[in-house]
Amino acid sequence: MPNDTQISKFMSLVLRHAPHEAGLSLDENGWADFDALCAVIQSKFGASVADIASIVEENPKKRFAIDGNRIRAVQGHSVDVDLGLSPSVPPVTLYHGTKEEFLPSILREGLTSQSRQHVHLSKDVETALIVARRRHGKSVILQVDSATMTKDGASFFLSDNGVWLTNHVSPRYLVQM
Ligand code: HQG
Repeated sequence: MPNDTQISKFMSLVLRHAPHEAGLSLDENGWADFDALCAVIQSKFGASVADIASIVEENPKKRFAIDGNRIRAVQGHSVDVDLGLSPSVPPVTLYHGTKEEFLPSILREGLTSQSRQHVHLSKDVETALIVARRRHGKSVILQVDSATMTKDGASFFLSDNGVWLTNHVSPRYLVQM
């Protein structure tokens, strides 16, 4: 049996960062050909189209969307794609889970998107902690004053899987919890 996590990670790699790894291309909105992706996954992992469809359907974070014969990642890209998300009004407070070692730089420059297209923010502390714990080291949760950011003209976007995205969070909107 193919390992679902391995396949899901490969799909994230291909659909967010490196479509050429699978000999694929993404259109300007991030869509790839589903059959072509399945063919690559079949030969690499031995998974059937039904296996792949159920990995997409049962993905705990709903990372992928299928539309007809196309598939895309719903957030997390480093390649330049336009997901067509409209600005949304965020809750008054959002959260960002990170590591203590990044704090000096974050408190100097604010939250920057690093290799991705956006800064990723969580709707609650619990989700932010899960994000922070992906990395080794001491976890830190930052509170983001999204209400004031909105008042000051910042835009926020809600991805299809519930992640809040913005371009930059200046240190003046951050409070360490
Ligand atoms: C940090 C996962 C130094 C930032 C998660 C983070 C999320 C800075 C790291 C999604 C900084 C970037 C994204 C600055 C930010 N100086 N460090 N000025 N500004 N950082 O992976 O938010 O499982 O690009 O705190 O669940 O950790 O892939 O972002 O630690 O939703 O679907 O730089 O990835 O989703 O790391 O995670 P990332 P993230 P998936």
